[in-house]
Amino acid sequence: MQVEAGPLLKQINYPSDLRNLKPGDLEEVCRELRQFIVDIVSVNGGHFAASLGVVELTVALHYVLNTPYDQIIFDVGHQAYGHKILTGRRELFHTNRVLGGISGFPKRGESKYDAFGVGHSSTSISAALGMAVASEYKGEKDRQHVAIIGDGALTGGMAFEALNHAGIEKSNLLVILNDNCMSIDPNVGAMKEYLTSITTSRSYNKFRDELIAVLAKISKNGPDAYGWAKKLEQSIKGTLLKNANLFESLNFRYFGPVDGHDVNKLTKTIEDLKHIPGPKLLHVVTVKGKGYALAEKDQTTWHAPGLFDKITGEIKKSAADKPQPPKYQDVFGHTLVELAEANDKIMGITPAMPSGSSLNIMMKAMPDRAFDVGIAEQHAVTFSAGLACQGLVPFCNIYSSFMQRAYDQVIHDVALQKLNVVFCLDRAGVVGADGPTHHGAYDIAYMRCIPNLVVSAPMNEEELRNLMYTAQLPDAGPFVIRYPRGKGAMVDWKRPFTKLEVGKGRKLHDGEEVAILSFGAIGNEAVKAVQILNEEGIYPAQYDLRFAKPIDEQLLHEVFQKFNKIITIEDGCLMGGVGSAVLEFMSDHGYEAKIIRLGIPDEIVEHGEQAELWKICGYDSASIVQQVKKLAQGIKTDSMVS
Ligand SMILES: Cc1ncc(C[n+]2csc(CCOP(=O)(O)OP(=O)(O)O)c2C)c(N)n1
Repeated sequence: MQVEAGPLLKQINYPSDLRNLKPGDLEEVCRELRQFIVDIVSVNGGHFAASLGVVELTVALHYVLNTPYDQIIFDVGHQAYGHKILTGRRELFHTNRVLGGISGFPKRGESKYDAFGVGHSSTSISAALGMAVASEYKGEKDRQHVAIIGDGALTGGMAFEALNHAGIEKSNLLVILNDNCMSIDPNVGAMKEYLTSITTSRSYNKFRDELIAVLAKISKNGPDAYGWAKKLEQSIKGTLLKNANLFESLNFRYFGPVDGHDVNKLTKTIEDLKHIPGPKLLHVVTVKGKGYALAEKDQTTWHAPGLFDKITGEIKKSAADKPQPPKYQDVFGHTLVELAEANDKIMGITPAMPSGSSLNIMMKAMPDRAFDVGIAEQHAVTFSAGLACQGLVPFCNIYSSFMQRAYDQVIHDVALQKLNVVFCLDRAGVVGADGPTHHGAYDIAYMRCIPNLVVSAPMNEEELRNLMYTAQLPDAGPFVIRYPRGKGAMVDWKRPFTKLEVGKGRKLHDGEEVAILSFGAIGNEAVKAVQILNEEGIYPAQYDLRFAKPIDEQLLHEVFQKFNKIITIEDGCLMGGVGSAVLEFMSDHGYEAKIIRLGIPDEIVEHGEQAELWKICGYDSASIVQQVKKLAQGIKTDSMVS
């Protein structure tokens, strides 16, 4: 659908065009930019409320700074739609997150205005500091480096590590804290309370505006005047702020809070801050979803609402004529409550994804037993380890790609000590439109090599329930359950629990000539493939491995004794994955077979619909059909091992 930009926005192809406008035009630019985001996201999908909240900030930054020479680093990057539209991608914005289109996150390869590739939270201050130190080293004294970080992203450990380092560097770094009190769900933690207390300090707020202007002026008069001004400022701030300012204690100059929706005030403030050297933090207060009433009211739903009618605000649901299977995340959420009702040792933990993981179901039902710990995956894992040390059974739910953050904690704090922590890895496999930063591509490979861990994947909702049930039984040890984004395979999923034997797969059906070994829900693509093949008179056998570790050796002996043509299928990287495990088994036991491994190749898989990406990677049902046919006819393919 062709969406027309407003008259001013239409003239802005690059920030240089924006800078040609008069300050008096900026409010109108903001209005048109906001409207353009609403128009396109409503028909295309994607992140929504966060970009609306930083429209004024984005316009002000590109108006005042000399981008791309000056560098803006968006934390997470889900709020950068306005930035994309102002930096050469207005006409491409309708391809946002679509296969072959622009990425939903800033990406260096896409534009020189995207100073740093993002998607995972809390990296912006480190990256901006690195750039600032590099500029200092190269003598580029005039260059600005700005990290825009939300109060949610500020809960991540890396952000604190970076502040700690930046405070002793003299480099020219501006951190803009975009404080909207929200993560995806309401933000959590003591830091949030601290930010609120600064925002509401009236006496300080009265004085802060003059302070920035005076300091900027004095700073222009050289280092002596600057040092003198700094002392004066500290003594005044110390008197007015009840508590010592945290950022000031870390050697940052703290400015704000300022109204993040007053574009003229923002341009003036940023202009002033340009002249103040060293590490600075500007605290900007914004409203997530600003300008779209429904989004302002229900910010979690409107974080990424899917398609919606922009006039009525009705979020479109795909109309199905028959009952649909639930999402795996909801099966997790409901099952956890069911298990926790029967087992009072069970606890739930999520690093900032209560809605995304459906742990919010337990948080509501059992608030004292379910924790949102902030965007803090490492902490979530070690916190779970602590709970497990005291005999509790934590279910720590982390998206597969975010678990990459907490790898050492899984090994050092959980696996080495054989603690009974259950890791539920949601969004395992390719995730779709969020793209490469979010694909859960590596967990099978990176978990399979850790001693003491069980690594499992359900093929449907019933198996997910049974794996969760099995994992909370006494002495189950560290247990990983990976499952994909999206819907399951069964409508009637709420069945009684059964204990599964750890390390046991299952034969789905016998067959001839070729054996398919699948791991997890992607096995349903193989089921579809087998149906097609059966119609053509080809009858491969299919096995659901269910456990990548310990792998079912008895099952594999049976397979290798009966078949010498084998296909493995996984929604994960080929290197080190389940297919690799089967190859290792073959080699270790002296079998010989032709094995085709299907999974994510050793390259970056871009964004697109999940099914499109399965096809590109060669493990959707049609690709499986082809591979079975090739193998059955004995035609050699590139990926064949014999
Ligand atoms: C390491 C990591 N964990 C979780 C997420 C999922 N995530 C994306 S945005 C977001 C909330 C960010 O909140 P904030 O920084 O305050 O930005 P806002 O959306 O409020 O503008 C979360 C938790 C992520 N991107 N990276």
